[in-house]
Amino acid sequence: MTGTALAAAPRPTGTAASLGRALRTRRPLVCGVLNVTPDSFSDGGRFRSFDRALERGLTLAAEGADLIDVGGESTRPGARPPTLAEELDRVVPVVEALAGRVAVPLSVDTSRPEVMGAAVAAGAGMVNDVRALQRPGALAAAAELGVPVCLMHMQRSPETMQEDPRYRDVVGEVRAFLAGRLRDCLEAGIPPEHLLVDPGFGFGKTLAHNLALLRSLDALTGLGVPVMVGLSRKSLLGQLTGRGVADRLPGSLAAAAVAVQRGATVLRVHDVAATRDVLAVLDAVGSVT
Ligand code: 7PJ
Repeated sequence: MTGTALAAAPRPTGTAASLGRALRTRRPLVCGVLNVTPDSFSDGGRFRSFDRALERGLTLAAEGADLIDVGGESTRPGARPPTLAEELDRVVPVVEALAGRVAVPLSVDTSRPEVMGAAVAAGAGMVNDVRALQRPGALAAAAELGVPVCLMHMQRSPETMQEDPRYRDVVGEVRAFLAGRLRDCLEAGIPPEHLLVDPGFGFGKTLAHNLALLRSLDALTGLGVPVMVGLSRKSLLGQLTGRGVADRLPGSLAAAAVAVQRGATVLRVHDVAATRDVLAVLDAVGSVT
């Protein structure tokens, strides 16, 4: 579809306001991962092209995603960061095309204020930042855009984060970092109902750190805002099961179930339909907190 045809397409209902309402229902939400990167570790660049990304986004919506997170920067350990132009080229056309076709709210997974602005202008209703708005200009941009924001914890940067990560008290340090970022966001004028936090599983953490955070997720729910978690297909599951990325669905579903029972509100996953089945079962037996 051309840019002109897209501009004429009706705007869907997937706005920041509808996302805000969904977050307040307390029902866990499923956020589908849409990587538009040539080197993302689990999709292996399969959805690099615009057409493939669009098709994948439509599939995530059809599987029942409550939110679709579109990202153009691979944060795989050691990955080369894209230039600003590369990131914009990957993300913005996909957001624009999906916003014209699905009613599911879209989130943009970026740390760059320019990409946040362009993606929201193209129809994204949320910002998901693995650097928790610490890049210059990111906090002001997010506040100005007026959309919900997910603040994630990462120790160091993707290039170096898995080189011997160390904490004295991983749960306490992650909690204190997120509490500090929440304070800064509130001071910048972002309303509390627009804020989410995420412990950042796999981002500068050993297996022991990741497990401690999952066990103690309630320390983060105590911050008073929804908690998002991304455990889907991650290497911690490979460490626990001995499975490669393509065979980590059972581990991912078990991790999702544990996270929901410990208070997670948004599950960022690759396998939306399977995760929804897990939630249906947990909900039926009253195990959704
Ligand atoms: C996460 C993310 C996560 C949030 C990625 C992958 C790696 N954003 N972006 N939380 N992970 N909020 O998809 O496995 O865990 S990229």
